[in-house]
Amino acid sequence: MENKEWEPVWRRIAGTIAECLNEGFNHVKRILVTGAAGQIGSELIVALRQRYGSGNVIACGHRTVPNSEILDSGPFESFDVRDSSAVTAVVVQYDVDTIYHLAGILSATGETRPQRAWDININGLCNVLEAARQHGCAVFFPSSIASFGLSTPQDNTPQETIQRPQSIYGITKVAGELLCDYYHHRFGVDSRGLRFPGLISHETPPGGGTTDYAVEIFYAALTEKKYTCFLRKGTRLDMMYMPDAIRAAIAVMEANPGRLSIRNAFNVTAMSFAPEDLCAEIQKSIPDFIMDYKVDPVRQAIADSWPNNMDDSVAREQWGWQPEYDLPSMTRDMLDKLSRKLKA
Ligand code: AKB
Repeated sequence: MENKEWEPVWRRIAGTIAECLNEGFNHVKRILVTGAAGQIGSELIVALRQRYGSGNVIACGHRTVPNSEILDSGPFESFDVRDSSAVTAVVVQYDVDTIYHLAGILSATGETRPQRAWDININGLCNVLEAARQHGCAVFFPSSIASFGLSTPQDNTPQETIQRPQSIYGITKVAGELLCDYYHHRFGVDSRGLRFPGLISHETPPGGGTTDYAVEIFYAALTEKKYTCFLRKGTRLDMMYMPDAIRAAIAVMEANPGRLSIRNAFNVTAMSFAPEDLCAEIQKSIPDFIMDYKVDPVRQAIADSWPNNMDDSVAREQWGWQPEYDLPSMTRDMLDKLSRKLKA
């Protein structure tokens, strides 16, 4: 046979090898999601069940029970992530190979009971990483803009930079990033993470964060046409619409491991704005909406220590991160979806 005749055969073989490799990277047997009732968990579980099959995604909650959509559409287990034997038992029972560990205390709530925030955020993660080490699971860890502090460059915050946070939540995020790195380099655990900005969603309200104003404002605009913001005018922070956050969490876990140089957490962002920018954007749709300010000193101090905007170019280069929503498109979609939800 001449070289030309072999060409389609080689192409088919090369295609099959590429498909197998791809399949290998994307193959997920069983996924455990802790924090199922939380802001990210409640939407991520729906997306994962659509993608990998309902029976393959085990939702886990503890004090708060997830909504009926999650309870009715697949397995649910109730346990405390601080209970190491409970974590391991569920991993073994369902033959779990990937854990999205979302259970945790957010920044503002963390300041009210710092020891509890440390206990849940750190001991929960340690138990998950240990179960992952023993049973060969990949782990997703949600870090945050809170892992930075006042000494971090505030503009275009680099992937690798000073991380000396002021809040207990931020401290647990830095420690969590280091633990993920440690388990990867020491034990080969396939740990991956994202430094999420403030997340905006019309499904589940956030619980006790510093960026919560960016969700509350939409409810207030649609119901009362007035909102009192707890952060000062000019407080710029990174933000992201939940559909982008869900896509990012799935994409980083499906990324080709050979292309990832970061095992603690990638900077990811979609937009950066201050309260008055969001107010002005909402006023384009609701002209009589007004906002005033009553600054909460605890949350303001936390926000002041966080970046104005992060550089997420490493995530873009290594696994193709690209947000779909900016401030105008997120605001339009939030107002549309939330007004329908509130009417219903
Ligand atoms: C919070 O405000 O605590 C969270 C975060 C940015 O991690 N939304």
